[in-house]
Amino acid sequence: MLQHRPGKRRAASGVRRLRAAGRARTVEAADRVCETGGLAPPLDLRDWIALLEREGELTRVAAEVDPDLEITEIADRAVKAGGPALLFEHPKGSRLPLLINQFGTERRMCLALGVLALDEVAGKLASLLELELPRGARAKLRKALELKAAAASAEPRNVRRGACQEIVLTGDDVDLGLLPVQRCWPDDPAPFITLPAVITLDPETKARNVGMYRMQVVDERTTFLHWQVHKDAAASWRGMGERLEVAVAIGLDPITTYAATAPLPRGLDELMLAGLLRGRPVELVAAKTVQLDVPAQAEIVLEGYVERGEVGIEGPFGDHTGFYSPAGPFPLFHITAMTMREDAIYPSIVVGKPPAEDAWLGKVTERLFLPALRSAVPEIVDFDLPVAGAFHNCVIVSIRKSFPNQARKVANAVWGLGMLSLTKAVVVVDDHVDPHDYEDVFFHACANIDPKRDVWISEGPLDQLDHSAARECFGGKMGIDATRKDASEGAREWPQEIEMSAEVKQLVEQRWHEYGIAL
Ligand SMILES: Cc1cc2nc3c(=O)[nH]c(=O)nc-3n(C[C@H](O)[C@H](O)[C@H](O)COP(=O)(O)O)c2cc1C
Ligand SMILES: [Mn+2]
Repeated sequence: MLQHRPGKRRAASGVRRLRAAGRARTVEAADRVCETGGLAPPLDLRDWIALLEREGELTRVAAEVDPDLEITEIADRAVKAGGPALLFEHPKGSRLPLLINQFGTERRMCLALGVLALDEVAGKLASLLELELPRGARAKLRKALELKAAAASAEPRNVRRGACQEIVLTGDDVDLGLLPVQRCWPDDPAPFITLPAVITLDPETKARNVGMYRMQVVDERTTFLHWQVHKDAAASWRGMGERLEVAVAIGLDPITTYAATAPLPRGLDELMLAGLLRGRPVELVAAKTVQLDVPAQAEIVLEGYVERGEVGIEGPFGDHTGFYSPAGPFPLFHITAMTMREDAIYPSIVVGKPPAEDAWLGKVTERLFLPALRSAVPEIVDFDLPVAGAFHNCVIVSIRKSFPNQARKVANAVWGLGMLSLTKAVVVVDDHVDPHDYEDVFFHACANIDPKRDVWISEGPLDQLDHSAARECFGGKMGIDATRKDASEGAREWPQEIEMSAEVKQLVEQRWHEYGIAL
């Protein structure tokens, strides 16, 4: 289970076990070990399931289980207990097995990414995300060439044939009823495809976008596409001509699945991010009925289109906020082809009251985007998106403070950056506070604030799923300056925080065995 404990984090026992496993494997399967020392990331869903099984991270469930609510209750128990990924071999009403809880623990997330700790994941991209170019023409050129080479090796690659098209169903043969799509929560009106990678091209720039947007099943050949107003595909939708072609890949390697959830700036292809993180490009094949390329190794692909101006009422849906998001207008997706691998496997995820399985996907984003955040706002040392805050309700930021009222500058910057701009509350602490240590954050946020002076209200765009604001997508925001303050910020003389002296700490350390105290 996702737990933040006082004191230093990042030493979860799962990660330590992974470290040991990684070392053991260096000897017996050297070719699978990537530069980070972890295992090389799997390249398709089957490879991933096999890895999970080898690592003791998968339980097969042979009993017939109903995708209508029953799987949610089982998966939710497994997620909250830190339990294994589950492969339901006989979902009621379908011949396809259903995989769930593949991302439910930090250890599995590390296995998926081929890292020993989530902190390492940013290192894979660090050189690319260093926005500042080096000085000097030669160094600049070298950097530019490095970037070009890295980007080229990560660019998706077209291949002639793909396993995702072993079975091709078109026209009236398309039948979503073949898939064990879950109805997740009691007030959901229909089953929802919950782990899709939705592929579109921007009508103007032709840049590819891959985003995870849930899909409510309407009938055998129609779903909704729930791209929220701030998302990239929604922008393409607003700018579309008569038709916008859409392809949906379901059942990918875990990194490509993650990439569909990553808040990349509009215009950047999430498949390129996947290529960079995998260390291997994603392979694509041409779709059968639309002018789009689709991941060749996908288990299932849905091809089709959205028509200009056509919306229906989607939802409600038991959402990752822990509440049902209300029914609202979203486009209909008309499916022209459904292609599959032989013996395809259908992956799913349940979101709901946090912590749910999506927690670790969010934590990967937090770690991956830290360098970009730091280069945009250099005084930021670290940040934490609390899972319980559903990722947009609250952000904790630690800063190296060098001038008065800097916390306000930082909060305003956060409210202006990408998807972080939708954050409701920003808590700013000094750099000696670990933003992941909620006890320490709470201590400083309570002790260091004069609410009249250090808490302020702003306003701006909010996440479309926020139900608390009077208006959809707009409302109040709160800044909390929990840093140490001086007279110029209206504070009296600031006291010292209590700390034991280094000498005494060392003395006690050395003599500890003499005291006979077991702690
Ligand atoms: C399991 C899961 C389900 C999601 N469902 C939706 C959704 O229905 N609608 C939406 O707009 N974003 C949803 N998201 C968040 C988006 O995937 C995320 O914002 C992503 O960055 C969107 O891609 P884009 O930046 O290319 O638009 C979901 C994320 C996860 C992990
Ligand atoms: Mn995008």
